[in-house]
Amino acid sequence: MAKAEIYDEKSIQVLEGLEAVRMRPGMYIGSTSRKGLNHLIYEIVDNAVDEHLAGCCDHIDVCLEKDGSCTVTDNGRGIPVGMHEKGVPAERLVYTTLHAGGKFDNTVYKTSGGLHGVGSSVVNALSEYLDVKVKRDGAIHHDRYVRGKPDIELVGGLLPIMGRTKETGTTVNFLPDPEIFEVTRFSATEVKSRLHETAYLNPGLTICFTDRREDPEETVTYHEPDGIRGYVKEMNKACEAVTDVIYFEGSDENIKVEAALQYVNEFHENVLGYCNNIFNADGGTHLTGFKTAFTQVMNVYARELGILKEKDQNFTGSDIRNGMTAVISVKHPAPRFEGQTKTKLDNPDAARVVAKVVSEEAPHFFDRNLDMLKAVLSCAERSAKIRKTEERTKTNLLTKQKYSFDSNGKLANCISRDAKKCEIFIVEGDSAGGSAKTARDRNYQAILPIRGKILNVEKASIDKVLANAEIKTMINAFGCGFSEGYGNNFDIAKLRYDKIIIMADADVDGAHIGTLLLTLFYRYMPDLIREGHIYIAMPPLYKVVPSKGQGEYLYDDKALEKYRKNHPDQKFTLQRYKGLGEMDPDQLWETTLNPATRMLRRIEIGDPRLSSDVTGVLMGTDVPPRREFIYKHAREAELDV
Ligand code: 0R9
Repeated sequence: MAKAEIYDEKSIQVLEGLEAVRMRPGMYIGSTSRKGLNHLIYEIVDNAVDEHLAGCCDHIDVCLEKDGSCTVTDNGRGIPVGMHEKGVPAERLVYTTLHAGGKFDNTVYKTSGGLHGVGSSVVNALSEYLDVKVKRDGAIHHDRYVRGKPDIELVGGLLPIMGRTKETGTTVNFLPDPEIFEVTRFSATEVKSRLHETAYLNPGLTICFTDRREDPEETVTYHEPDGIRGYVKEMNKACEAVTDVIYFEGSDENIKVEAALQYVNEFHENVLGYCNNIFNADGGTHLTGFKTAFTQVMNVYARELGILKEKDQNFTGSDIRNGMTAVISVKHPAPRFEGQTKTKLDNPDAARVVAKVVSEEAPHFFDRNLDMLKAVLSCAERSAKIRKTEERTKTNLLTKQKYSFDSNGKLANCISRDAKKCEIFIVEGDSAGGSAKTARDRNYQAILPIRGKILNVEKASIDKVLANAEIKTMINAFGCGFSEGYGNNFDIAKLRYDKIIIMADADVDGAHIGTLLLTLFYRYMPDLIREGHIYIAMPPLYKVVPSKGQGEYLYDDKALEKYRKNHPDQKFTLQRYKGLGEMDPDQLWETTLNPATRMLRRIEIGDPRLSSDVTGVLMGTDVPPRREFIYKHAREAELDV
């Protein structure tokens, strides 16, 4: 039968809706990259989870098939297949209409965070084919679509029956359309991670994942009866726990609230918010409600126990949450999300109800668990102490900065105040510093000698960092302050030098000093790196002076080898520089300071993921990887003329 006969006039309108999804897929699933592709699976799984939330399904299978398709099966009631008032089976309406959630079904809490119940039809529109089998009313009902259009003829207005069964449930098998997606291979790692998260958020559910693309095929079962308590425990598994996992639950105004939290011996907080099983990356009202109420409850306890005296100010929210890992999960009948990305919960009633549950349940718990109460409050006390020290150190530093430009008198500044022309050399060692002071062009070159290895800022608290004489001098000299967790006092517009040049020996110790300086800049003045103001001077290793002709500087052993090859018959004297300290002022000028002849490398860190790895490399105890890092990530050597 010709396809046209499958549609009636009403369904034409419907298909135009799905055509819109195919025209602008990004609007419905975010992107057509791997992320969008995996999202198709989540949309179908979320429908099965809705059936679980309705209390009718406890098992979901997700299978990545050999042919690139995905099959999701649930053991719920089965999608209704009876004739809808619109004249088609309800199932067909679900897969072909961009309907609003709640119109056809009566589940209370919809999981669909962004798609508002249109998930099934969007997946259908973006699939080369989608096949549905519904076990219900003693039969297996079958439907199939090709690029969103029905591909099976109805029998007396109903779905054809392909067999008999006593079971109930829904199976959906779909193949993403390569005309739509840039990539069509699902990422097993990402899918598994999302399924595990779903299992934590739904403790009564078992999710079975199979990857048939692998040989042998991979099967994992996710069942997390401890729910979000287990989730918090899992996140903290590599940390030293300070409390057990603490759990509250309650409900009001038709909103269900669950909170699980645990303190670990770490200096940061990690509080995650979920609404109807959807992660809210930007938090929202549920987290605001939790934070406000928890801070208030803890401050009341701190006063009752005399930890805070009358004259003391309350602990701040971050004092109290320092070291906390928490998951706050709400189930809301009509969630609203803020902004373009829909990743922030917006319902004011969620804040109210979460705050109410926490204000009632937290005292209930802590009244009976004084040890844990004391542990939480001692974390808060410790955090408040550190915060106050940091605030004091910062004020001291900022006030000092006004009076003293060079706190220990080492900086030999330049005459010019035109930052665009000025350079500052951070020079390792007093002797090289002395030579550099003589050799420089004092109009625009400043020299700051530093003694040996500066403090490793990765391993020191901020008060130690800011009390360090060398670091203080550098911050003062650069003139733009520093940025750090609690606030940003850094202003690149105030930078006094266009180029900050690290000048250290070309040996392992020099590389280590360079690394320590880069760590300082990366952690406390990252904009200096981002905006390309940090350089490493590349002093030569050798000078060859032929019996006739001009001398030449060579920067490494390879260059020397090449020189020897290219001048086989030449007699020359070879001078090897052990360190900057061995060069006389003229040599230092020519090799390292003179913009016409020197070699500089600019430091660039482009990939933010690389940047976080950087710290690991820089913090490590091994010198070679650090040295390698500096030279690998410095831009290709360029003659700075
Ligand atoms: C494998 C993925 N599973 C699903 O997509 C799925 C949807 C679905 C469902 C219902 C039951 N199971 C499901 N699995 C359902 C049944 C009933 C009422 N509401 C929902 C019922 O039996 O009364 N539905 C989701 C939407 C719809 N059904 C509806 F719109 F067709 F009603």
